[in-house]
Amino acid sequence: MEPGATTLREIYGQPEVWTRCLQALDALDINPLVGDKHPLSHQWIFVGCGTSYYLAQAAAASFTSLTGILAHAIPASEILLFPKLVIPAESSSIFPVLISRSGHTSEVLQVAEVLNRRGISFLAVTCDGNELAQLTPRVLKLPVTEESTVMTSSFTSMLMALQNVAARIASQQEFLDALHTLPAALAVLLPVYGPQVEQFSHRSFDDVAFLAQGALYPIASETSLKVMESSSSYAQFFHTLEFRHGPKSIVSENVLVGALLSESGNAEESAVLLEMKQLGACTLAIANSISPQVRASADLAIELALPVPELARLIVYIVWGQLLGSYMGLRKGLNPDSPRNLSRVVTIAG
Ligand code: F1P
Repeated sequence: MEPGATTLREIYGQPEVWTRCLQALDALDINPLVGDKHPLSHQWIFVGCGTSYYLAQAAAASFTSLTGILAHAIPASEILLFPKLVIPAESSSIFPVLISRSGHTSEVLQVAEVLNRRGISFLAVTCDGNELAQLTPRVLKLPVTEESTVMTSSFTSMLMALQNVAARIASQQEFLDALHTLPAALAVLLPVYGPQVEQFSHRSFDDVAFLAQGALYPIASETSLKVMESSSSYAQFFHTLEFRHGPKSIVSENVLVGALLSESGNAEESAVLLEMKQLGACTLAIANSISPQVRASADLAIELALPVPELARLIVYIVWGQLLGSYMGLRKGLNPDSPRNLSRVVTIAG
């Protein structure tokens, strides 16, 4: 098989996977998932490793934005190593959500066991199910079969599912309707911007940084992870305006600065990207609406033009980083289907 064929097929297949997930979510009764834990009177803690940790961050931001409930995200290892920092003494007030594509990652399974020992019930969100699905009666299992080592459609599908749950808790019908428009919208964007991202990836970079703020920050983090995993290149991520406070000293013409521009902070965030262009960076802009100034200066501008609430656009923002990582890996002669040093699941012998 051609190098990267599986990963690219899974990235380009996301419109179909999202449609299938939305059908499953339409038929889902969320009451058994929530059970006796009133969703608006608990503090939600989203837990995962790797891509699933960034998903946890995006889910926490989505829950807080949609419902007003306090929510945060934590890597599974923090609960194992420093439980007192994460789980309050009054543990009945928390609603943990454990996220794992495989349901087989050791650290996540160990957290599930800790929670069960302490009598704290939790929700599991997964694609494969595996042992995680056996450790709790509350399981949200999505119809996504992903072969690749790196997570692509599983990330977007599980994030969409958690946004769906949050919108249902908050009775936000407009948001739920917006999610249903995304598969068709992505199907239009992919043939336009996929080849442009491929062309863009032919350049080589000494350093790579992705910038975003708010709910897009975890999407910038995941964009960096995709570039690292799929192309064995080091990539960093920053809150956009933080990039001026030191990191910009890495900027030169062989440095890629990619900005995921929000609508609410567009003016301030665009100014940072324009400044980095003036300092010589190669720039990539992803935004719902690209201003003429950004369009004139960005080396690649991806305009989403999605007529949906800002928060509903998150899963469309990540697709371009997924593609960029894979195409950069191919350009370097690597096989993004078999990333160096990685396996599909991290299991640590106990
Ligand atoms: C999470 C994860 C992936 C990563 C790597 C190992 O897995 O860390 O994000 O790409 O290949 O596993 P999971 O717990 O979601 O299955």
